[in-house]
Amino acid sequence: MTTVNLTVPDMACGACVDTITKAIKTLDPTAKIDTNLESKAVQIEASINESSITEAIEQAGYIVKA
Ligand SMILES: [Cu+2]
Repeated sequence: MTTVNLTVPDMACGACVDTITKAIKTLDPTAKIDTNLESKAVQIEASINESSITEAIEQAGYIVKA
């Protein structure tokens, strides 16, 4: 398990959170994802590496900042 902390500045509402959560869970259904809409923070605990997570979020249409 790795814990990855990312910032997704365009994450603006619950639908964004859903989209991002689904994108990550497609890669790792057991991933634990914590999001904070105010700080735009996304914390992911998963068995996949950071670049896979970043790629999944970007493919869902969001820009990721480490
Ligand atoms: Cu949204």
